[in-house]
Amino acid sequence: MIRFLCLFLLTLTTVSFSQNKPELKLWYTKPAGQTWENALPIGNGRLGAMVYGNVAKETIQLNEHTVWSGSPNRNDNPDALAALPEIRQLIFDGKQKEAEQLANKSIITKKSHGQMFQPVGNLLLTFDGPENVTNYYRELDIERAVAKTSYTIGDVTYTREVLASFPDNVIVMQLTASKPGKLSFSASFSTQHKVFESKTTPANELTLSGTTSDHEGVKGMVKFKTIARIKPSGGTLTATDTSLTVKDASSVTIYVAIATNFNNYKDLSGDENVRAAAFLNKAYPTSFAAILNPHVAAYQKFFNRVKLDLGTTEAAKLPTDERLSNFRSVNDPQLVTLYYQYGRYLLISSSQPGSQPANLQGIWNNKMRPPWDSKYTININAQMNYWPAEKTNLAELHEPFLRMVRELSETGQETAKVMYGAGGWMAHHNTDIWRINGPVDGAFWGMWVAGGGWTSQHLWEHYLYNGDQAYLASIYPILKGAAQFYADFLVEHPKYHWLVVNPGTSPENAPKAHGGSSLDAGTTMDNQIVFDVFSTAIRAAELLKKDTDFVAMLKQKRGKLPPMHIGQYGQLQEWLDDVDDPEDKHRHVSHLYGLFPSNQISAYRTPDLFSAARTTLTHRGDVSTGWSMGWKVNWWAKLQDGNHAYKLIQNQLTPLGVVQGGGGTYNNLFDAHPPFQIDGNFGCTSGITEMLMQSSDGSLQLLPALPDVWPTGSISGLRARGGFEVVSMDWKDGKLTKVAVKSNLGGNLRVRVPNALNVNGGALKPASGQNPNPFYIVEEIPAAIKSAQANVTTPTLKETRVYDLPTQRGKVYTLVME
Ligand code: FUC
Repeated sequence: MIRFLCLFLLTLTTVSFSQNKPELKLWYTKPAGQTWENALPIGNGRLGAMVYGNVAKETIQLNEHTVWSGSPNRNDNPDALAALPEIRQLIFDGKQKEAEQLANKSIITKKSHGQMFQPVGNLLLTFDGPENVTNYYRELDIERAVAKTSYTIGDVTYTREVLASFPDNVIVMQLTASKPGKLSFSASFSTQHKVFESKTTPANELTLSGTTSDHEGVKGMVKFKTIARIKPSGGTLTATDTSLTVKDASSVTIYVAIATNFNNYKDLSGDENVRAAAFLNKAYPTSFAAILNPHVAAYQKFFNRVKLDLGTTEAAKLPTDERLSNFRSVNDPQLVTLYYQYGRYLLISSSQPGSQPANLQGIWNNKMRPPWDSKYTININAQMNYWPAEKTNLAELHEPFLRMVRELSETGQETAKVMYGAGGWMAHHNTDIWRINGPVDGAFWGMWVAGGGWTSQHLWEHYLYNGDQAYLASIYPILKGAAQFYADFLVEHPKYHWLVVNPGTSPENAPKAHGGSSLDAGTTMDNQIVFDVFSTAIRAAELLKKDTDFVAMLKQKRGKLPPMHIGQYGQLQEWLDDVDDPEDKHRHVSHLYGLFPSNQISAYRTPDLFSAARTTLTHRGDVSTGWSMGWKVNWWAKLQDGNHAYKLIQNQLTPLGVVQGGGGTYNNLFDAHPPFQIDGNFGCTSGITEMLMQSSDGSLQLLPALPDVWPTGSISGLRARGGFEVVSMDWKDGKLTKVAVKSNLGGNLRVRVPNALNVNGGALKPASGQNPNPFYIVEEIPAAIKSAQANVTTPTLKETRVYDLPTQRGKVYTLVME
């Protein structure tokens, strides 16, 4: 009862933002102990580390982005081609289970099911004690990308700061004691790798070298080298065979470099020893302070681009883990801001130009055999990682993912040819650092041919934001290849005569009517993805004035794709036949791909499908795994229901185990599938953005899904398609009061807003007709086919105003409330 009263009081007291600037920090009054998900992540795209903040025995768990099991390999199954006609016929005959059995035998890979992202090891620091520790505190400052631990023993205060330097490519830790000569500890490495060597060198370096695991018949050939060097101020430094000991120092800086022999997915001829030594030798002469400042500057170049303020309450004064526990019952909008910016922090820290893309765990993994190998699941998870990239102004950090797609388009040509006799390129539902494209895990999951199609759309999205014609020309062959694959792979459905993907799935879900098999022809998601792949290839070719015959062929085939169907319950059908179960709570709601991230279902253009999508999402319910709830925030935002989107945020920002059957959030604000999977973090950051701004449906829509709990706030720095930047946006009592939009490419700015606005004291022109801005063209989709039983209600939408404002490149336009 007392607890309830306290929480109640917290909700009532609103602190003004300016008086009490809430810090963007995760902070705690307890060390992580032995729980990895309590430790705090730092990273620079290449290196990742988890900082435990334990007093007597500190652990810095180390990752490097290219430490993966295995070595260059392919996993196509050439038996597929011969089995394909029979599998297709079985599916057309309604014998999905038999088709699945045959696909398991003849299509699923007989080789690697994907390799594992593996940890390097741990840097262990062992201190005397523990004695009576007071004033314990640890934090992750996401405005500076620095983790800090401090505590007092007797009259000495100890402080540790750790960062993964962006410019210097090393992990650096500074330890200080408030009194001279009070710092003593020993340092060593530990690792779980079987093939490793840990030793000190005559130059007092602590080294750890190793080779990654063999896995599923693929020899482990990534070699890694880790070097730590210690620079004490005062005291002594001595070495044993495997450890370094500092005695009676006043402060100490530890430098850690890690490198591998990995050059790219087909080349392991680098020299890990030379690389690690080069990083270390360059950084070592530099003081901690001299490393810190350029690190913070390099980080803030990205981080500071977006500022969000949803208000602050007294609730923000508690440690992060307590705020997480309280979130469902108190109003703590600043925790949403923190979580939002944490998503951006995690992307900046796990994905940098030239690095590997953020995997299922970003770049943070302590297990030799991590869940789902900590690789890339490309039937949703890897894509979700990159949803915040463009709109939260981190477009450069999309690069690792876009490069992975380019590499998949290289490896995937052979897969398309060998397995399906098709041109172009393709990928199934998983890939790894070796850019495998073959189908893995069993046909139920792996018999999905849209991994290439979907990921290729990220290349096009990048273009819609930057408008760069040279870039468009560079990605065109990849978009064309993705389309070519489907042009060859589609077959005519004997009953409906549409062109369909067969075999395909609606990822990882199966209707009861199909005997428990997921395999089918013409699933809604497959149709939607092929529609997008064809449409973007057509648009790109037309913009580049190329390939007119190819375009004509794609248009003709696109016209024969199945339209979307509205089924007997008024739901968007997941499969071509009306076999959905309204009680189905499956975490994948793949057919809503058409609502988000795609744009085929719209409040204004396709009200029936919009309503059907809403019914589908209502059937599926809210509670699910972390990433699924992250996706649902985006969907409810697109459905323009801010309060429902907020409900999902509440479910997500809940400690594990509180919501039965659902994911949630760990103390370090990592998303829980469970287990930890980073996609939910990124999905939610994307979703919060979509609640405040959308730019997919023919206009730049502001405050499309503002929940009642955020009546007043501001955000600055979001990016929208067509090169627009929302330099600032303020709202009060649910009304947009002022917005400044920078036009980087010129062209018509069509804004859709909740209330009337003026520009420079003058009236804005109401919008009319199609938006002439080419980046806002929306493809017309065929009318939905509706079940006779379907009761589809027209959605009631909040009133909006739509204006057109011609803009000039480089100018900022300020619109204010009328
Ligand atoms: C897909 C999902 C699972 C999990 C895995 C990594 O298979 O269905 O929930 O996220 O990817």
